[in-house]
Amino acid sequence: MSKIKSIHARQILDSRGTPTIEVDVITEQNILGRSSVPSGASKGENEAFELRDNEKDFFCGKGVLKAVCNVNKIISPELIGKSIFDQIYIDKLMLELDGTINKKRLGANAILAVSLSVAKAASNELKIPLRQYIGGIYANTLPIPLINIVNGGRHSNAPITFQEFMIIPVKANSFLESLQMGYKVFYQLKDILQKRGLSTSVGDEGGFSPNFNGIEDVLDHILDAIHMANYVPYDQIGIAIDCAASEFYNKDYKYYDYSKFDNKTGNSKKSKEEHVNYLSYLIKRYPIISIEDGMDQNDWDGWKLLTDEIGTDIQLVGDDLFVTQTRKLNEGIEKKIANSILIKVNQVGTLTETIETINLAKKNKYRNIISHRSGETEDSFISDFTVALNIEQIKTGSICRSERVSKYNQLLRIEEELGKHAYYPIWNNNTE
Ligand code: 2PG
Ligand code: MG
Repeated sequence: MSKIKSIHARQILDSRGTPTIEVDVITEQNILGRSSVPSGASKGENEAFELRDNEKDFFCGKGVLKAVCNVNKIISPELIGKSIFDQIYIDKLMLELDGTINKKRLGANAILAVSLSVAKAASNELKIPLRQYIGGIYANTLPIPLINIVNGGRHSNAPITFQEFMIIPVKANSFLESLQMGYKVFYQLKDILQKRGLSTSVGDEGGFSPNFNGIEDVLDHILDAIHMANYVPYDQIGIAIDCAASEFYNKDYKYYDYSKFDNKTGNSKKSKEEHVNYLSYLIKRYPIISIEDGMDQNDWDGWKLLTDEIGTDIQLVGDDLFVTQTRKLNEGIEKKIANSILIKVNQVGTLTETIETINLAKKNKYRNIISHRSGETEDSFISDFTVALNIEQIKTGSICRSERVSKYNQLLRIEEELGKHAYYPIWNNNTE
């Protein structure tokens, strides 16, 4: 049984150039496990706490040296000598050390970096793939990718109210084929934008962010791209959106403010009923098969309305709503809200708790979708993690930017490694 010999944290930079934390866990056999943590721009209120230095002169307050210090001075001495294979014990020990509900003392970024590195060190020690260490002998499902192609909201300065527009290859024979379908549509869209004199520069997650004329203009462009790539919308390629509605909900006056990110065409303020009706209209007009964070994170009545209206027609995903936490997911299950959950390791802060949430969702027939953050690193942990738990969907950005593509590349490696034993699912429209 190999033990932890040392733990060392450092500050590195994420895809936005913003500091984040990386941790090296080294075992007595001198085996290394290294992980880094991502960071969101549109965060849920109830996410585990991301500790930043708030020292104005150092990376404009965004430094993570306090979190680094917490790993090196507080967490490390407690974990040295503990078995590398005792993941649950190690995660619980860090929770006890922190002692707060949302990991405010040590920082969820500090705790998560250690948690993920411990799992990596353990798999390296056993010389087995990470997916197999976490998932066992039957970890063989490759996920359907939700491929980002347009960035709006807080992820770019394009005048688009909704944050993310994605395409889903619904019927492919392999992960590789699904990626190449996404590639074709992505580059068709680029071509169309170029021909129409629109910008092809990309936002935080690698999707295009031109000066569109509102939400339906985006969707029309995506439809054109799907057609021009010779695919049949809905039958071969579906559309997913992440409204990230908490970002444009006016809490005081309780309306959805479409002008928040779009002062060009989005000049309407919609009541929750009007907003639900609009989403319902969109799914009738376009091949939209998944909507994430359609409503604000605290607008449970709105969520109920939306779920009752379209929850049996399409996938409704809770991100800011559930923040990968069993406490929030349980509330949703009880109130019959949404039918799927977005899983982000840093919303909760340890590997163990992430798995607990996934298991709760599975038990209650909520779909799981593993997700990146808008601020990412080259760490592709989530790719192995998705396959480990046989999760059928992953959202990890567009077909460009290395921090996004690194996740796809790792999935390609895994698919190759599994060979004919790889299982690739097809999209299921039945969300009941
Ligand atoms: C989201 C995520 C990832 P962020 O809202 O789903 O796409 O964005 O990491 O900025 O919260
Ligand atoms: Mg989201």
